[in-house]
Amino acid sequence: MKRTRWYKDALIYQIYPRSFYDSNHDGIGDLRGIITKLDYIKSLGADAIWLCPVYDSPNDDNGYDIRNYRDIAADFGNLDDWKSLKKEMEQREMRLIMDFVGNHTSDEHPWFQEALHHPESLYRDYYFFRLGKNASPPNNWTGFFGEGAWQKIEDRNEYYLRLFTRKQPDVNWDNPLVRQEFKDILKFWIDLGVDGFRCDVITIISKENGLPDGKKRLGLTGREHYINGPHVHDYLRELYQDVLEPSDIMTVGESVMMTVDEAPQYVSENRRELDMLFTFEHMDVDNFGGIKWLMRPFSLVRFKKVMEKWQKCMMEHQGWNSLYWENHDQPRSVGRFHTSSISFRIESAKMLAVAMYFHQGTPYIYQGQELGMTNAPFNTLDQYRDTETLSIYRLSRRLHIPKWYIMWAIRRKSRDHARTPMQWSNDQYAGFSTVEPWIQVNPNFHEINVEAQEHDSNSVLQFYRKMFRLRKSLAVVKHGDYRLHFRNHRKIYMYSRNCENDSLVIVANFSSSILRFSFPKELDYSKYQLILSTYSTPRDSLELAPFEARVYQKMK
Ligand code: ISL
Ligand code: CA
Repeated sequence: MKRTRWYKDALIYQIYPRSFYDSNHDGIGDLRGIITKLDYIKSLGADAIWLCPVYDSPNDDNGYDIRNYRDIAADFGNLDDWKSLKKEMEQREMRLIMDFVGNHTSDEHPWFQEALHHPESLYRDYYFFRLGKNASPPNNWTGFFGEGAWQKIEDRNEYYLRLFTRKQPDVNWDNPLVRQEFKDILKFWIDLGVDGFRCDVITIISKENGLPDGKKRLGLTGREHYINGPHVHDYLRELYQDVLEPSDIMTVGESVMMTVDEAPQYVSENRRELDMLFTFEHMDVDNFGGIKWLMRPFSLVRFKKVMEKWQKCMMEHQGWNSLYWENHDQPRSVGRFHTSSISFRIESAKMLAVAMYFHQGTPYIYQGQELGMTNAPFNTLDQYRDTETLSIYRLSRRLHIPKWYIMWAIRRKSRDHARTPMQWSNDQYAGFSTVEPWIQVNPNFHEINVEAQEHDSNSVLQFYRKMFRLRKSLAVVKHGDYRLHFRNHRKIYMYSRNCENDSLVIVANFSSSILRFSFPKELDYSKYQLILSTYSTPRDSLELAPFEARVYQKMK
């Protein structure tokens, strides 16, 4: 089948099902809940939904630990509910992207249970079981959530590899049986009509032969032995040829610590591996070394450099970018990518949208981002649910890091900030549920909620709709080149997008000051007209209001 590459014209809405909408009053979002909100999602202009994992799972990592890849978690409903969702989406011409978690399974998956209890079974080689070295783990690798990467099996001098929690054993992709299992699982969902997969930590699936010790580091010791590991490209090509290409399935691979040097090998169209990547470099401009807990202030200049690099990289190598500010692992963007107080919440939420989504690539929005939802003001550890947050807390305490410091860091970086319930209305529990939700609602739901924003023409929500309508009408956003202007300006981000018969200038004020700006010499200001501003009454002057962003188009 010829690839349609429909994703290049799509706006994708990401749902974290546990926190989206609870239809049966148990405090947990579910598939039926999503169905009732499809018209809302469609009203944003979304063409597709990426659903975080909804498979059967003991929920050690909220579904990223899968027990049965072919069934739906009881919390969320059942396979019939999923089919109804799929049908309702088809009626609205929306596509469905499922999460594919292939680096690890749950320890409760039958493969792992077999492997653990019957060492002679063929499932043994589905995972990485190794003997301890003297009284220590098989090597010095550390995992993503701060702990060691090996789990000791009780009463044996034996360990299994797990780069995430102890309930997420890593799977051995070198075993052809494992690859066949995953191809069958993908086919199962493709036959049910799935249009794409977001591939969880897909760039770490191939581990270096012999699992050698790694260079000691502050985070992820051992990573040089599995990030972009030795056979990752072979395995991806195998999936592409055998499963993805024949069904025109779109893929976006989550790629931790990805660089522009490595990325084209995954997503250049002629490589026939993946279609897009979720990269982290622009998310890491407020930390050191890609380690989110090593915080430093956001720098716009650093951010611009990263965006320019990735725009150029994909244009040169026939790849395609993913454009995102938020997802279920990141804190909320409002208040993160500028230093102002939350008093400019509405202005800065709109500004961030314009600054990001006129780049080339596929825009992703994460539930609640379109409302300008903010981080949760949790004060005590028991308000947090996320396994990473709890694990980092334990680890820091062991290292005698003061409590106040850990709590300060968690208040900025916990993944739970993105996981509080979607704020639908001013009703109790934000209209998410009629009973107490699995995680506390952000108390600002009285002010920030869908219902209120539907009735406010100046709301972030209405702006998102308007902006994406405009974006879709402008072919230059898809085809145009990218030029960064005034790269060293610390408060203004200006770039232009140009093709033969169209030209846009995007300008965004990342500060709370009123700022004068100018067009670069090569673009004649008098030939441009203002087509979008984040302020309802913009003055068409060379002066930007606090956190204002604008789009100009060359007159024809
Ligand atoms: O979230 C992170 C740090 O806060 C990342 O290191 C994250 O663990 C990494 O991006 C991988 O994320 C994905 O796989 C994890 C899961 O917990 C995340 O939710 C998922 O997005 C394990 O499956
Ligand atoms: Ca429910």
